[in-house]
Amino acid sequence: MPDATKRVLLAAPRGYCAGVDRAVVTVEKALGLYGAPVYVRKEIVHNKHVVTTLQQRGAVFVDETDEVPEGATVVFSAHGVAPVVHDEAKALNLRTIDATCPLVTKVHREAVRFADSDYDILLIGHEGHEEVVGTAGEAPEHIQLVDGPDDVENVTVRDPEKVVWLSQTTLSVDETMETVRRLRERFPSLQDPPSDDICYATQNRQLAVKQMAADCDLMIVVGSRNSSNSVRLVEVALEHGSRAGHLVDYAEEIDEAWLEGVSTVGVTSGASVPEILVRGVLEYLAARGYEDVAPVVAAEESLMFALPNEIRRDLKAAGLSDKMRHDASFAETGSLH
Ligand code: 0CN
Ligand code: SF4
Repeated sequence: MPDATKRVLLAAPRGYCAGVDRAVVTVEKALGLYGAPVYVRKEIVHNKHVVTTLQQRGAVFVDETDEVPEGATVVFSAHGVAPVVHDEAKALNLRTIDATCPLVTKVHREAVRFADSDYDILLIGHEGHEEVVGTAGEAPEHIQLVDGPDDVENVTVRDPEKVVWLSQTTLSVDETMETVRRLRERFPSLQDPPSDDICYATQNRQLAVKQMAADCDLMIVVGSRNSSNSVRLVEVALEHGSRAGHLVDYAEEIDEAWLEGVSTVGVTSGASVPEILVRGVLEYLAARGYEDVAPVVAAEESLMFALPNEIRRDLKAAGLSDKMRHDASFAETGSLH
């Protein structure tokens, strides 16, 4: 019997963004084209289930390029790499396939351009996150990391008239704006990036959570601990009025106690999360009386990126389609579409 006092608000958009879809399909196609093992430097995207599934199919995840045997194929993750990593791969004679999201590459280009004009670049992002390591590597002598509003006081620049801020793509929009506000207090001539560095997917997922948070007694965000954009969704939910919020990789991680006295549960997922994991959460909730599911739609998304050139070329040569389609195990690593 459905319980009239219990309901789920399901965020849209949620889950896979265009860059994650492209990166995951890249590894799938590389396995199909070249056979296992295909080496991947770092997690292709920050999701436990995606990484485990690809591992089972023959992907070998390594931390550094020098762990890849000479002459083998290596895929660079969606988060991007510093130029020095490309150099290392070349020295080891590796076949590289770059699955860096085009929206991360865009930030790399901005960094190069401002460094060429001798700006001090203030890169807002999380210390140690792969994306900022890669971006900062484009011009280490011009870039300094600003890890949130409280880090602003530590910034020193050569010429306050020649300063620009850039950012990681997967930050909290509101927190980043606060960091920029404080930076501008110190450096009134601070320049903005030519276009938003926080990507459309990060922004839209946060927007949907903001729209529903105040109506939620509990927000369940599906995503992994090391996924910046997923972790941010829990924070945004709590900041915007959800009474509680938790991040889970799988439905089995939900604690029954979280549901005590809860009438509305919000559900969403980070940009690196396959839809099958959200379905698992919805089934878990339905089995406990939360059968009524209402979507909360904050934006429509239709962006898709072409696969990396290397893959498109080799698919064509093999007489295969270069359309972005997940293969046999679509259910495990598939997106919404
Ligand atoms: O979870 P992700 O793999 O990465 P972060 O949110 O930690 O940056 O999502 C895809 C994002 C990219 C690039
Ligand atoms: Fe690209 Fe944004 Fe997705 Fe990262 S979250 S892969 S920047 S679209």
